[in-house]
Amino acid sequence: VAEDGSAAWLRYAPVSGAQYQRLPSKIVVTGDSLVEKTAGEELRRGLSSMLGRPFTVSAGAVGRASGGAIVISRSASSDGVDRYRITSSSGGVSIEGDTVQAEMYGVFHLLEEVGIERAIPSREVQSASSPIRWSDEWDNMNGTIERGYAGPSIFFESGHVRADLTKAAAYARILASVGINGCNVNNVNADLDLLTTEHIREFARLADAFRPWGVKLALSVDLTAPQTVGGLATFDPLDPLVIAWWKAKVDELYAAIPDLGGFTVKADSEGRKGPSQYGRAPADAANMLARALAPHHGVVLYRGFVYNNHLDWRDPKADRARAGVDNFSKFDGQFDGNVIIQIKEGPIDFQAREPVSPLFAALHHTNVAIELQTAQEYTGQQRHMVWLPSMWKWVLDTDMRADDRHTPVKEIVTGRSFPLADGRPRPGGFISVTNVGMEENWLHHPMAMANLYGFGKLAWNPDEPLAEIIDGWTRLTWGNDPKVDGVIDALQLGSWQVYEGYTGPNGMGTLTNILGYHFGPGIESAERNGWGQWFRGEKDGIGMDRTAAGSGYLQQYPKALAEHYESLATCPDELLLFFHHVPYDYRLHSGKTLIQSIYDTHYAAAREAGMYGARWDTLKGRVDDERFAQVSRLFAFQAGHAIVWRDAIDDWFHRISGIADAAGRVGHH
Ligand code: GCW
Repeated sequence: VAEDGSAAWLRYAPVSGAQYQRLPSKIVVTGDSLVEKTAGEELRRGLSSMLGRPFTVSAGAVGRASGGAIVISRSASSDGVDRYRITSSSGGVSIEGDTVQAEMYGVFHLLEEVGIERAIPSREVQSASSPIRWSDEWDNMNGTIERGYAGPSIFFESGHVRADLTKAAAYARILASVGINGCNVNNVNADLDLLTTEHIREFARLADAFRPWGVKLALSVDLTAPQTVGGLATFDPLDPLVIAWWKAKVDELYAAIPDLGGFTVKADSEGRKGPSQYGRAPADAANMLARALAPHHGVVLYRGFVYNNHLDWRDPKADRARAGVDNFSKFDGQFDGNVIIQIKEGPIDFQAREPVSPLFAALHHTNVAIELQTAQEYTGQQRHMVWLPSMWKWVLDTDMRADDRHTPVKEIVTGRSFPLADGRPRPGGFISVTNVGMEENWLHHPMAMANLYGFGKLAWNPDEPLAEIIDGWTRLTWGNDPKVDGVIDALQLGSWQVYEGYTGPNGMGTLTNILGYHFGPGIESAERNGWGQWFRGEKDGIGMDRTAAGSGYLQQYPKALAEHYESLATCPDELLLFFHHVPYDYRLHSGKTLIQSIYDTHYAAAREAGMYGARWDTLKGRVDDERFAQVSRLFAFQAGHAIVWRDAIDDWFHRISGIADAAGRVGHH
């Protein structure tokens, strides 16, 4: 099959297997909604392509038996959860969804089972973990993308929505195929003129492109819009004119886009204005928008990423990691029911390893969602292969011990740890910052879309095993050759730890150059400035003291977790420097000194990255030449860049600690 990068994992390459011969060639769609029709057509297209025989779609009556056909239908009862049932017998197959979107997810699931050569399920029920499963894109209307690494925007060009939205529609299909049901198309650092009437008409075209796939359009808004667009003198969220302006604007939006998902808000953060300007709370701003959106069933994703980027480096109590809990926990319970606090997975900013944000455990009466970053801002910008679901799973599985009970992050963000008063889960979920671009394969590295695929899978079911997720992606993207799948699965599964190994030791934080493009080493760029990504590397030792004696950040965690991290006896090596300031010859649980462990880890990880190329070479001739060459080039780059990282870090540690490498490598290359 010719490589078609734009299809991502939806290539529908031919599969073998007599087991599919009994699949009826007739597809019956009983509903008549756009999404159901799209689902029927997708099934036809996919099965015809994979099985090499024609399938047909027709409309049919509800309640029709599945004999001799594959019937796609809507079930009678629904609690609004995206749930589907696939049943098959010798006569036929039934795909039944509780929502029209779920009918489509059932279709994609069946296509996937065939694509990876698994048996057609005889009876399978699947439901989404939570209602919010969104992709956020940080696209600006001028066509650039903040932290985008694969070309310009697929949505915008020169201040307008693109005339040709073919890519946008193709992207919605990819999102839907892994259960993603919302896409926020514009940068959280929103264009100030975003909400003009002219633009709203343009956004309606984008929503039209998404709609067949059940993907809702969402927008990031800037809270100053009543001034910048509306010409008001204030944007104070409690001002009646401001309230009225937003209500009218939201009504205007819904007149153009009846199924708009809602708004994402970045406020009081990194130069964006916010309610603090008027002495108002995040809840005031969030609820003001939420009340305008509520009649239309829209939601507000209010970002928890609020911090002061002019911190005083000399103050041992100053700590950016504290900001989430400090700024939000006091408002717990004050947010409306259609407000969701969108919390980055760690307390700083998408580093290769951070502990989980304590804010997840601090809000017991507030809806929350987790923000993950598929765009590899600090993790190699899609020039390095890093499979992030390994990290995300570690985050999601972390038990925060809120109220001293089992409260893993995945149960908090799916609304189960702190349910609503009536016992139902709180609405919450998962957001991926993805930042796809115009490049044919969306994210640049042929391995990178595995991150978006993995995001969708974990958002649907955070308990799906990593090995199963990556194997699904590999088979769909590269084919079912066991040799190919074995090599790629193993490379991907090890890749996060390899990247962490040559870039950042022991949870130390930001060693990436943050004064430039967040790419490559810039060891001290995070120190001695207001951004607060410090690690305090000094003569006597290294690491941020976040214990009670230091910034007190640790006390923001529930007691059991705080004690676990605070005690050097139990603090895991991989997070040591995030929480503690220790001497360079400090003895780790691994038995090595910190400094020797850093030297060794960097050599070992760079060596691993250096072997990717040889492992890849064993697949020559088994994958298409185009992608083979692309990956070869990127692996060669990564191998070299891993050495650059290794030496920058090891040399720096050697210099500051004055301690020699027992193996005699550092300082002698
Ligand atoms: O990490 C920082 C990024 C910014 C981004 C910000 C955020 C969109 O470097 O580019 O701004 O996070 O998440 O708001």
